Amino acid sequence: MKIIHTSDWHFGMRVGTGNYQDCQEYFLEQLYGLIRRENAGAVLCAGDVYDSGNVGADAVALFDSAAQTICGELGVPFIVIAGNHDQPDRLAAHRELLAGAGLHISGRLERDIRPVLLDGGRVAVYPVPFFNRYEVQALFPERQEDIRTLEDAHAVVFGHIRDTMDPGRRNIVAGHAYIVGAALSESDRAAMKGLAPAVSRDVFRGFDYAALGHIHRPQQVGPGVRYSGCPVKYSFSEEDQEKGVVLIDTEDMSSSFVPLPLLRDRRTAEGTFAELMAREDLKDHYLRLHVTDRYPGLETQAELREQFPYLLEVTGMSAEDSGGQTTLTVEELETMSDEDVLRKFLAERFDYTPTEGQLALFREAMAQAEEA
Ligand SMILES: [Mn+2]
Repeated sequence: MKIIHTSDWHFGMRVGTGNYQDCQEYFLEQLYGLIRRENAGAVLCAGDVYDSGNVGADAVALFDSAAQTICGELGVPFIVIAGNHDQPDRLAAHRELLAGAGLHISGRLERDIRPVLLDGGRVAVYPVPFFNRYEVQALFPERQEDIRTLEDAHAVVFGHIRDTMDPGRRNIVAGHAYIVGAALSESDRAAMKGLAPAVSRDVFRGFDYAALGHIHRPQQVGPGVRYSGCPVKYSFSEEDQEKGVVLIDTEDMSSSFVPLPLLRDRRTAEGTFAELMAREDLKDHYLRLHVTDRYPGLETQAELREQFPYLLEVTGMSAEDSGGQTTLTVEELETMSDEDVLRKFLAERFDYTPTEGQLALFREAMAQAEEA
């Protein structure tokens, strides 16, 4: 049987003033195609379905459509665990009812984790949601003394599964953790901030496969211990990465990364203003541009944005041509007030600071323009 391992969808994540909805829809189409092509028997999402516990209705609708297509139309069991970005109780709402329809959602850690049995009971998947060590201490009070670190907590949780599982089955665990030695990307926010201490891959010994989420770069951290990575490039540090899913074959427990095409890539490009404006190949991608012959003032940014709708960052020559750099992100530009824009324009173009009287006139003119 083939099982598809994916993770870190981060539905609802914002980028600039928009979101990644079109990229995520495109990924789902690729995923459905792969399920059909490989005749996959299950899909496993190892956490961070959503970017936060409080995403917009469009993100919820997107997950709803994924569950409906995978379980409803394709008839394939879909196993989902909560990651650190998910709100566990919201994600797992109606779980008992949904399990009957093939959607197995695990929100909060439980002491005895019931496996999802597949392929007539030959394969068992243990869904282990993201957890901290205090939850494990509460669930295993008799072992409180042994649980001093996150590593200990993982050893207890996965050890308890190992002690109770049937070794005659293919035993797969799904988890959401930062494993020692895994290579990070900028979009691994929790891990970068030091909020996620690492645990060793030894905690997964004895299992046939550990399907992990949390780290956004796809990688194998040990035999049968893998991160599928996130399906969309959520940061510039992922520019050189392939995105996709992992395909597991339960016959021999081999696994391989399957790259999937992206709707939008991430690109960093450099050149003169004229050279950059002529780059048709950059139009559909998230961009970081460096203009070599101009200060990236408001006018330059506006012209570049018109040409490149997914432009995220611009750098260029310093105002004094001193070799330094100035960065103004599109997001910053969008959050500036009209008055800030005027001040910045006057400062950049004419090295001039407007007087209070001039600003009052400007406000009056803007108010009149708005009324008109
Ligand atoms: Mn994540």
